[in-house]
Amino acid sequence: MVTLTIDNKTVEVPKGTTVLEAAAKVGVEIPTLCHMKLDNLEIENKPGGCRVCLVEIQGRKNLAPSCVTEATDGMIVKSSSIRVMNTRRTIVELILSDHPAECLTCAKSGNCDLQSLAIKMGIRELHFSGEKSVHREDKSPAIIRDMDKCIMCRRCETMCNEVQTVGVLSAVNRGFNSVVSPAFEQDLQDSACTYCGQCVAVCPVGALTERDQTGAVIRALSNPDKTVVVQTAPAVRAALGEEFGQEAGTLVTGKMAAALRRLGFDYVFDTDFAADLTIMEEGTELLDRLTRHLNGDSTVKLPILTSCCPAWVKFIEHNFPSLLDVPSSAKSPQQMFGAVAKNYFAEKLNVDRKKLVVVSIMPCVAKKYERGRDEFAVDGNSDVDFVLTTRELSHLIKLANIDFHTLPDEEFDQPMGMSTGASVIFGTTGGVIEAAVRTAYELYTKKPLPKVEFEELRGMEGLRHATIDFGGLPLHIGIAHGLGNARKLLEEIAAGRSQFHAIEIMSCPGGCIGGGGQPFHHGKSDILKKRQQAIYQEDRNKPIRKSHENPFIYQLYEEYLGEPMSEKAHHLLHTKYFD
Ligand code: HC1
Ligand code: SF4
Repeated sequence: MVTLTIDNKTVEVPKGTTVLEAAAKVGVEIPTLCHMKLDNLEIENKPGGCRVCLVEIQGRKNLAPSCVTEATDGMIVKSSSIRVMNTRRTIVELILSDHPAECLTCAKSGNCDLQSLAIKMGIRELHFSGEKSVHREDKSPAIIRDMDKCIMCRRCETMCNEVQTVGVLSAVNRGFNSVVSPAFEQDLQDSACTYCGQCVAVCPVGALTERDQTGAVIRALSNPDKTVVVQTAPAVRAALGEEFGQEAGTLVTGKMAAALRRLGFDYVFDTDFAADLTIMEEGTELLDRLTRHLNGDSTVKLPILTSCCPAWVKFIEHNFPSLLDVPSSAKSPQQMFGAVAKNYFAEKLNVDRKKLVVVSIMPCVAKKYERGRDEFAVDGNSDVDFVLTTRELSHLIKLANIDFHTLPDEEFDQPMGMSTGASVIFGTTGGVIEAAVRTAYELYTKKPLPKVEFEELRGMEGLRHATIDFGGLPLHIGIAHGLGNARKLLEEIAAGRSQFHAIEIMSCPGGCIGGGGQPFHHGKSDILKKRQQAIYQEDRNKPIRKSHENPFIYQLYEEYLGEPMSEKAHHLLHTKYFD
């Protein structure tokens, strides 16, 4: 241990601790733009590049960047002397001199670390004219890269390369021309980017943002010729409240439904309904593959992989093209919902599918890309028309002047608002496979589950495994969240070494609760854990907790689809993957 003094406060820390961390321990907050510690992943970005965290250390001539300076015994540190404050202010002014002053229209306004710092420092004018770099804006279907706003903090690079192992982003060029970019300064959509949005989640400024479709949704809502249907993903209800100042983990399902109704949506439905439908299809597919495998069919592909996360699907398409027959062919709940809405529901309403607008509220940036994939459209009309993230929905609610706190708790509309506890747990890592196991167990053993909750599938470790006893058959299950973890399991499958029968993969650390479109959580594991607890709470609150017991799912099969994996179900609810 070493003992040092920071702003007259004595602190004892383990050897190897940085001054920045030691300061935080005694409540001294040293500002920084590039430093990022994701405690949920034990990942740290500390290029020491922005220099905003400079401190004065007694006996040293130069100021030192606290994020990369090791605390030593007897050190005396001043984090806010006049010299430090003057230098820090000059550094922020220099960064601003090469930054567009677009705060009025920037998507990150209000959530931008650079803006907050400039406000805190009372910067009113810039003393350096600077050289403004100008870069082409890169607009992919899901993410906008505005490199004029990039401050070269390299957080996105750490996220893309170290956590997700996608390796799309790296620094190119020098001086004012330096940016973080895909190779050869390609656009994101020409690269292997998965649109997981984790780079967006950690960008401290407005250089990486989701592609906003709020304007298009408002136009649809104000068009009297359109019937506008909305679906809300499982994880949104566990985080939306944070945008309105509520404690992480506050469930706002009823208020969310009420807000959407006040915004003018004609039908307020739930993606959870489609998650139940996914379980019917995916669970049946699992049992079909399992039975064929047990009967000696050597052509059958096991493990089966869940397929509801679009970034994960894009990841396997780019990186493991030889494994494209391994994931379940079931569409994601978002896309199953769209297909059922634009076919079954449009027919029920007697509305042309082109006049029915389907909007999704998702915790995810990649869902914006998924909705636009060619295979999810009929004659150019997409099954899902627009996707808003949790953050975008909160902006829309604020724009409409809706007082979120005083809204009553309202129910979803029926029938596509009917869902079970199994569907809501899709929103957290381990939840999709737990939901599938609840159904597959009862269908396979023809016995009721002794216990609905599978604690052995729960947790936050990036890679987990468990064995479930299926009436004498040990079913081996793997779970990965974060694409770096997924890669490890896929490499085992590719090498023929995988011991699993079924694997759940979600791209974002924590699953959808940690999605790139959720309120910014800065990698804080306690926030993710609270959201996860909220999801499990919602499951416990539900009167029905197994997908195959959802009465409307039965009705849908009876009235329209026939049975799981029928020809019609295949046509509407299953898909193909492309390399
Ligand atoms: Fe998800 Fe899913 S759980 S992918 O994380 O399978 O986005 O919440 O909507 O489609 O249901 C996201 C969440 C979501 C789908 C479902
Ligand atoms: Fe990398 Fe994901 Fe960002 Fe694409 S969206 S650049 S894969 S972190």
